[in-house]
Amino acid sequence: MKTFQELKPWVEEMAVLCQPDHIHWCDGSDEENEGFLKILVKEKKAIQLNEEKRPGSYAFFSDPSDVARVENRTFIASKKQSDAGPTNNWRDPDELKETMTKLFHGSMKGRTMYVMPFMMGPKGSPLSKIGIQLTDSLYVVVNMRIMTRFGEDILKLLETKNEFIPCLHSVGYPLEKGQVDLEWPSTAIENKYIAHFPEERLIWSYGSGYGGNALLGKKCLALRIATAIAKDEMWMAEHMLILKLTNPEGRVKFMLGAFPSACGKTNLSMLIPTIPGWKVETVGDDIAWIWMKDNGRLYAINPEAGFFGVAKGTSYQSNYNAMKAIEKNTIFTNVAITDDLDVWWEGIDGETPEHLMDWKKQDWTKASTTPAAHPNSRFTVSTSQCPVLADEWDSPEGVEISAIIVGGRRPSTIPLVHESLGWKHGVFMGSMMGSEITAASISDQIGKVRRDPFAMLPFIGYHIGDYLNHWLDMGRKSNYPYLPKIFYVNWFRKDNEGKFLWPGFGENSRVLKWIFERCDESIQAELTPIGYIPAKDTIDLRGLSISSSQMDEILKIDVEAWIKEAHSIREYYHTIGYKLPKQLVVELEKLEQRLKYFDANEQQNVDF
Ligand code: GTP
Ligand code: SPV
Ligand code: MN
Repeated sequence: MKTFQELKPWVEEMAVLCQPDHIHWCDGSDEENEGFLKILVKEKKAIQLNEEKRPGSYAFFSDPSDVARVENRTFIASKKQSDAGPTNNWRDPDELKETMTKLFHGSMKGRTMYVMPFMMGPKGSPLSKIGIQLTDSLYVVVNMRIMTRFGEDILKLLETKNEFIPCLHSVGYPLEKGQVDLEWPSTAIENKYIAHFPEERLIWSYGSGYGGNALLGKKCLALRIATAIAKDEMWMAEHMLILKLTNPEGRVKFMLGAFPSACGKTNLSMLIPTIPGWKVETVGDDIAWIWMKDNGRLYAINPEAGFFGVAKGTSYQSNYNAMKAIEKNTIFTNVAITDDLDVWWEGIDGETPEHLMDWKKQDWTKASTTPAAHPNSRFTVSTSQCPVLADEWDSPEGVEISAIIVGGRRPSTIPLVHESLGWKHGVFMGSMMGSEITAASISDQIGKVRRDPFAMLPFIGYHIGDYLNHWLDMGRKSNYPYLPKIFYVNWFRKDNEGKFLWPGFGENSRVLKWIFERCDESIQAELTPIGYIPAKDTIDLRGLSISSSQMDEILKIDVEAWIKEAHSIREYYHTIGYKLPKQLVVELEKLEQRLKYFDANEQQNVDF
């Protein structure tokens, strides 16, 4: 954290280190942005899309080695290794600074250093945080302008707030005199460093221009650094969507949803219910900052001002509202381009075109064997373009939360929905979350199930055991009856042939309805070893053709599989070590006990 007075000296010091040719203080105006986009097109770093089909929109194509977050090059540099814990890459802060200082030395030669004042969170919110990011990438500038509250106004706010988080970023590709630039400058993977200094509240990122590695307000500030601040100040920074659900009588509940990257947050946050009379509106699609008011209730804000959403698979069919949002003024990264300069990706509506330019800027035809769009292709668009943005989305105090939903991609074991027995059991459910690894990070393990507590594995800025304990602490601090109920959903359970059992997307509204009604305790549930599951016929299936045997399969508690699951959770807990809260081990033991008294055939507790 630095003060307003420290801003200019810090920028000057970083400029001496990085040696840019120019320094530009971003004001955030439309004219400035248009000028930047012109430069980007002129330098062949961006393509302007068809003004009639996709007004105000641009496409970028990254280097094939720089397409997603790099978890193995992401570091937590706390003084003590035990403060980073077993799931983070730890570095000694002094050593890491020394290594990175050498890399930053002269790294902006031949380029401009852009100074970006930005704020995470609504104006006037007690939680909002100002950041100043320095970058040598104009791609980063035009994206940050959409993703955050950005520009001159924020600099003014800083004068009174007098506190900012310094963020230094370079793509690590200096230009000597006369050297031709690359269309997407970046460095080799082993030279990338996404570094966090949680004690100092400082972020240094080197060598990547893509997404969460480079748009430092997002995962770096609003999650990794924010989690460290939140632990100290008794609030929470979570990888969660925030949605507003209205029932046919006009009653409203706000819900949070934690799903790992590319597991359906954007989709759920803007879904169109298939059940009549219900309405979903969006507050946020990726990150929630949650605080507890004196009344013991939880309130959440969305710290972001834009969506950086997965393009692949998005269609008017699967996510109508996202498609409406990206009809104009949108930045696309690593999508394919049609011959008439519009965007295309696998899963978009309509016929597959005969010819495309793929994300590697190569000719692509239906005979091609590689995907036209990268699986982690993304769109960047302002929240203001979301047709179902909730009125409350910008509220400084946030929205009161009734339910917390967790979930992930689990081909087996986890039923469509189950409800926790209380806060501690809910924290247990979050702690054991598992999901198949997706293309949102660079990995050779895509598709493998890994434990990803509260979808936060790559985003906790400190020890995972302390993080889980913080969840329990929040519960202790609240007046228990006011805490939101915690639910675990799984849209991704598969049948024997590997097909999804549940249709997902808009049909997930049926599960949201069940959750809404459980919050009111106006609907029955069945007590099972793993928690409450929907009692027979309590999930509204009107208008959906799904057989009752298929429903049984989706909701089935596979006792054998759960015994294995418990075993694997125990093994996982061992890897967390001595900081794992004991209460969670107790929850695991209770689960194992309860499983012994469940009749798998009858799908009910043994009746004595
Ligand atoms: P990040 O932005 O990486 O944090 O991802 P996200 O959690 O917002 O995921 P998103 O909503 O973009 O969904 C990613 C992919 O998951 C989509 O392209 C869909 O293919 C798929 N998906 C989302 N919802 C569902 C669902 O209900 N069922 C199924 N089968 N797939 C879904
Ligand atoms: C994620 O991976 O969870 C994202 C995309 O939301 S990124 O901003 O690249 O982290
Ligand atoms: Mn995300």
